[in-house]
Amino acid sequence: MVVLRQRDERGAVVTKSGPAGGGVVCVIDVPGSAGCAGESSIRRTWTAVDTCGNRVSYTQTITVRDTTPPTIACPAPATVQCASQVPAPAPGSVAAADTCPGGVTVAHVGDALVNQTCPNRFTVQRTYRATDACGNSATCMQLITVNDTTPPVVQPSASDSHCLWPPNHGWVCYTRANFHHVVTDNCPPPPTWKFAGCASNQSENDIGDGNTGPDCLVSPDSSQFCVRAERQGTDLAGRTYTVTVEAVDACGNTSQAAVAAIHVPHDQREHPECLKTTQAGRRPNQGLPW
Ligand SMILES: [Ca+2]
Ligand SMILES: [Ca+2]
Ligand SMILES: [Ca+2]
Repeated sequence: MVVLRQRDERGAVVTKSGPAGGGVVCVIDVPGSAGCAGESSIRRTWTAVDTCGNRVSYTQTITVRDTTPPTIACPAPATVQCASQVPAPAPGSVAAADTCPGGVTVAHVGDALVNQTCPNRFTVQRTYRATDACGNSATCMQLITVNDTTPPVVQPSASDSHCLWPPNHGWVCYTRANFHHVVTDNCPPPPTWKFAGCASNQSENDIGDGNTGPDCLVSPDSSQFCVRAERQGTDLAGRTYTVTVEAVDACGNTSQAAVAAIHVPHDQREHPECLKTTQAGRRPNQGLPW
């Protein structure tokens, strides 16, 4: 009979019997040093003894080494409107695991901004790294898209109501200082705005309006506009110019809105407030300022 004795990793001797006719085989395992949680070595000594007591030994070295990187899965892609809304790195949101004991650590490697076309339109390439107890590592990348698609909002001011008198066909001009509407956007930086139009609700040339035209002109740089102090002669409601502005955010999203009305009454007596209103900009009969 052949008897196999083997010592396990805890030092306990395990004995097994084999078929007759051989010697005795003894196997002893001696744990070696461990470099990390997933790494170890075993010195395994095999000893055979025949029926006459002759013995021979062989030592085998078994190395256990973790060379397999951990698995890693980044958070799902995300989309936000503003650069200020990009979430902070969150290593805890990364899923990582390893086949060997010792745990896995996850770290934020860095963010790369690519394909930026304006302050709130670009892609963040966010990289995380998972490292196991033996230094094997793997990385993943989360894409965060920043894309401002929301146009600014224009809030008219109730105080921006203007009146013109006398209706002598002269130009009266207005600048930004004459209007107090508020323009906001969902993302910083603050949006800008310019004058887009000052359309009249009456025909340029009609009965009793002096046969002048055009009656509304926006300056080439859109920073001011001028309207004629005139109205149609038979329309008792008078003329109304509707002032329109265009707001634009840092990524080119635009919105237009009517912010105020400029009224030219048919009869001054029906609109005494016109006498009290300080007319903006130039007085009638002066030329265009540009
Ligand atoms: Ca590993
Ligand atoms: Ca916007
Ligand atoms: Ca006219």
